Amino acid sequence: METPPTVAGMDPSSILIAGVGGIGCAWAHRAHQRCQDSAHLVLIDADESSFHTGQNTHHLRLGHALDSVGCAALPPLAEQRMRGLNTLTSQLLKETELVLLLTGLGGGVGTGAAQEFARQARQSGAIVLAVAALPFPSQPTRHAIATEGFERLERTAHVTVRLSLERLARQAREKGQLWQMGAEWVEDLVEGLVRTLMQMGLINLDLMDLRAIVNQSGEATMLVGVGRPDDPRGILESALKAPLAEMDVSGATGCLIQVEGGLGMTIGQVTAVADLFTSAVDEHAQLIFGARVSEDLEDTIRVVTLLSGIQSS
Ligand SMILES: Nc1nc2c(ncn2[C@@H]2O[C@H](COP(=O)(O)OP(=O)(O)OP(=O)(O)O)[C@@H](O)[C@H]2O)c(=O)[nH]1
Ligand SMILES: [Mg+2]
Repeated sequence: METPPTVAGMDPSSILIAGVGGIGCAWAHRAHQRCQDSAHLVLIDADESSFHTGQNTHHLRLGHALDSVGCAALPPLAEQRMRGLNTLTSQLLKETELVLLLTGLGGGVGTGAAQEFARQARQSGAIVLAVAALPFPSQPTRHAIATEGFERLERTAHVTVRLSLERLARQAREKGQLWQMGAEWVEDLVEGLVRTLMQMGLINLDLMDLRAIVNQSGEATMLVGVGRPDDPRGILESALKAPLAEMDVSGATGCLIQVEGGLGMTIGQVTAVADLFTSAVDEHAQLIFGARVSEDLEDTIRVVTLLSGIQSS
């Protein structure tokens, strides 16, 4: 298979990775490090220690220089401060077509500011895809705050993926990692989406395709799977093992799927993995399919899917 011609993709300012709150900023920073040339990053927090520096990186500080401690589990305060930054935000969002928002719910900043930032982003015309982590059920107060925050975020963003910290922690433990660091799944997802949209593929996907999928009514989610090219089933299993809260995707009516592999990837391998992923959705689903070769993926296939039109039971 030939390498696709390199085509000047979108401007990096058209994709904005946004981290909101302590966990969100840490994840967004790590994800952005993998694709700094292709997307901008904004870190939003009241706590200065979340502000990593880097290429194409912006900071939005919620609050005044003297109280660096955060919004101390006060979502309404964070929301109000986020609203107060409206002018700065709209400047930042001017060129943005897609926001990938990462946050942890249950504290002050993530719960209060994430949905307000999502609202501002939509108002300026961007597509908003959010990944929100829910706290451990053993923290009932935080869990209740988070659940309410999740519902508001879900009403605001085009797609909101629910990430369970409990599942994330379990998987991190299995790998001998700290759960805060076990966000490789989030990084794969963000990098996969950014690369998908930024570069010309074998079959090109673009923001119009993304709009067609996110505009389906019903719930939506994203999956990412990584594995060996000769093991499509393993790739699907890795996608379904992602630390999402359980969701039955079998009735999805919209499915965008992007298969990405190294120079040696064959059409047969692409077809096998795409067939397996799409066999899980409704037979009348609207399917949008893309594939591309990445020189940096060696002996590995990565699949990013966005599923929509899921009817919650
Ligand atoms: N058990 C445990 N949970 C944590 C820890 N850090 C974060 N969390 C969970 O992750 C959620 C979000 O955390 P952060 O991103 O730090 O919160 P924030 O948005 O910065 O909120 P504030 O700092 O309260 O303004 C919280 O609800 C906690 O449940 C931790 O060290 N241990
Ligand atoms: Mg914090």
